[in-house]
Amino acid sequence: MITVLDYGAGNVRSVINAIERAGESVRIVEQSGDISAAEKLVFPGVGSFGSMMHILNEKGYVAPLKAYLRSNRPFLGICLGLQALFESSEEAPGVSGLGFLAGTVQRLQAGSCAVPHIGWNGIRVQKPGGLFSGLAGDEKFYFVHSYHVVPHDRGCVLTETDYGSSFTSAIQQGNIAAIQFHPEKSGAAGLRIFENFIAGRSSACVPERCPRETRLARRIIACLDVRADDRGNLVVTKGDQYDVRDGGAVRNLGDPVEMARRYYEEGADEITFLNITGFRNCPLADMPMLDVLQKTSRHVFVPLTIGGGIREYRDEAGCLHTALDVAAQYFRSGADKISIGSDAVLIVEDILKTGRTTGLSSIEQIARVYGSQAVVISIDPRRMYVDSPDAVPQHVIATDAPGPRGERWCWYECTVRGGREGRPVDAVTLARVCQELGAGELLLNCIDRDGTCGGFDLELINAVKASVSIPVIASSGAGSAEHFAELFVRTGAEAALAAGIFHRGEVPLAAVKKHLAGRVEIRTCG
Ligand code: 1PR
Repeated sequence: MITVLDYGAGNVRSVINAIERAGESVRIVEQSGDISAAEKLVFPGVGSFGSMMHILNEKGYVAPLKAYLRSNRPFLGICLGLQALFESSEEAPGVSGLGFLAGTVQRLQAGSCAVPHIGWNGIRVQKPGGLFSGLAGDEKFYFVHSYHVVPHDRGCVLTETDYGSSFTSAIQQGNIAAIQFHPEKSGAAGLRIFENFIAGRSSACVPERCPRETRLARRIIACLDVRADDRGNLVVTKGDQYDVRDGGAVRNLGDPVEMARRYYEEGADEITFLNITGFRNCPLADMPMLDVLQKTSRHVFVPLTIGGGIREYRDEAGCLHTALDVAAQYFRSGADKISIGSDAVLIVEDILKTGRTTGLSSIEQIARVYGSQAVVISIDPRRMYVDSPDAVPQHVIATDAPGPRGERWCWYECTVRGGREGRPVDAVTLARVCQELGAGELLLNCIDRDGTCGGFDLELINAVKASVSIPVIASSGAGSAEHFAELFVRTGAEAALAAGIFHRGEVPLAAVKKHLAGRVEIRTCG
């Protein structure tokens, strides 16, 4: 029996699923006595250091946790569950951590690399560990964080990882182990870490193929646009420039849960679900979508993003639900990140008009509670040609693909409601303002390219990338494996997302990875 410390801040479901998959049953901590009674404790930390410590203090968990750690019973901390072991964090000045290890938590100094550090990176093993049993050493694990631990005594450092500079990515002291990456989101390699923890492997080892330097992989993401078909069943669909109907009927490309599982097995680094008609309904009435997430997270151990309808709304009884309420439901059902589309455009429009933010926007609220890395902004821009760089107040770029009247300039108009309505905000400005509000990542679609198989809009991607420091997922237009290589060579995009070519089986996901291997850093699955 493994005891899991869930303090209510995020996606603990995946951790539970991973432990159960590894053959062990789970008890969730409901009161402080459960910590004292635990024989093996897993502490998955989510959110921000300050809010985590606040909740742990409020629930009276701090003293039993400290006692548990002192007793040297088996402990596995994950992400913030690692950071909590230290004395303090730059993320929450003045807030004390558990202080089990001397040292602090500091913001990543990643040079020109984007922060948060999101994606699959390797580990350099510093001392033998039981957690490594059965690992080759060159596996990649899923990281998502902006802060890292700095132990005073380096004797506890189990692994290091390179990202701009190097940082401690795991510690071990006696039976207390903690890791910065997410094993529950790291595919087979991550499941192996849980198996080793559960089995209490005592034979510490150093895997054979540890890299000298670790590298962040460019991610390949499979996207599932989901909506109800004309009979009311939730299906995966796919549009051409956002039109998902063929002869009047919604295209049905398959079952969302089955397709997500297939892409996981084929090596997808992440799966994104976009509830493309989420803007129409009360999102919390959208129980089938929650069901899809719950079922998917039982078998899919890579990050899951969910988008569509994340905004404040009033239900039929007149009751107000914040965007945070909606997001919380998704996180509890297995989502690791939520993606905000239409609401982000309206928020930015308002800020540009009034010159200030209320601090209560969906982006700010969700980032405050769940951390920036959990908030993706999905942008649905459309190219608008103009005759000169100062023809409109929006951010205009020069283009090598002239418009219908030979225009050599264009801007990218943001849209809402699934591309149905254009708004006067450009994609570059939207990206910049959303980053300032606390978004951690951008999903950059392009309506002109969507479903065309003509390649990504590299001009759009470079323009947005140049204006932000958070990771950018390039989307729309992938038609061949070479389009992915071109994207990664000619832009700084951290990830590529595609839908149609994968759904129609034209270019399998594994073929994309095979084509990229040796040209760009990618994650290969054993
Ligand atoms: O506005 O917060 O409710 O979110 C709605 C979400 O649904 C947004 O993320 C928006 O992008 C998405 N969406 C809305 N309508 C559509 C549609 O297609 N009719 N899909 C839609 C967006 C774009 C990508 C697509 C890539 C890759 N589709 O999801 O998967 O373009 O496609 P490709 O590789 O086949 O070219 P809100």
